[in-house]
Amino acid sequence: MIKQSELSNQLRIYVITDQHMYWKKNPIDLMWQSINGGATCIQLRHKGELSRHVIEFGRCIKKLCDLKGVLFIVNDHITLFELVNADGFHVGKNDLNIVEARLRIGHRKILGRTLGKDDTLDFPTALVDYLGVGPIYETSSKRDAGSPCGVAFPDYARAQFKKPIVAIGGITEKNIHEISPHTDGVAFISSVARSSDPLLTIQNMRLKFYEAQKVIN
Ligand code: TZP
Ligand code: MG
Repeated sequence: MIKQSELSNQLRIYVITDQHMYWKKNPIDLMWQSINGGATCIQLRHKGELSRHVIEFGRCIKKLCDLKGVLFIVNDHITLFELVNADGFHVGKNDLNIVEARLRIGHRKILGRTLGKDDTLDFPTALVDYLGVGPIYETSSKRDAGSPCGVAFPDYARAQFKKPIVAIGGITEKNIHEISPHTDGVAFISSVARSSDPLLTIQNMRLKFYEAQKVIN
């Protein structure tokens, strides 16, 4: 199993795909730009039926991630996770339960779980490697994301959970400096998917994140 400090480093700049925003662009190019801009983790987030297209996309991201030492996570879809041989699996509170998820993915893979403002750690936390905490700010990328928890909530989550956390929801180049000191990693969909220059956006986000965290890269 991956060490906590190593995992925390791998979760710093966490880019999530969005099936609606991505297919309007060249999704492979968007991933490649993200990776070359300095993403440390990519999550494939796909809702609904699987298609050959999505599986191929997943396998392609896996190859790009392996090439550059980037972590590759699949959200929610256990069959997709297995088909693309991802490094990790991420679940929300209404998805596959933690015990079953851990049983399916095995002890070597990474397991992430979402935690919102009104949620408690009422699941077997020992089986979970990291938490996705949010939404920090308002977001239009996830309809049922719930109300924003603000920048202090991740501190609370980290104090309780004692393992790496990733902040998510409405994080942009303009506000990333506020949340960065409160989290191990930052995740985003639209900041990258809607950017006219995703590589530059990730480079800027990365710089601002490190600056705010006072981490010497
Ligand atoms: N989980 C909580 S908020 C969110 C997810 C998947 C959406 C984040 O998208 P954006 O565009 O970065 O706000
Ligand atoms: Mg879900």
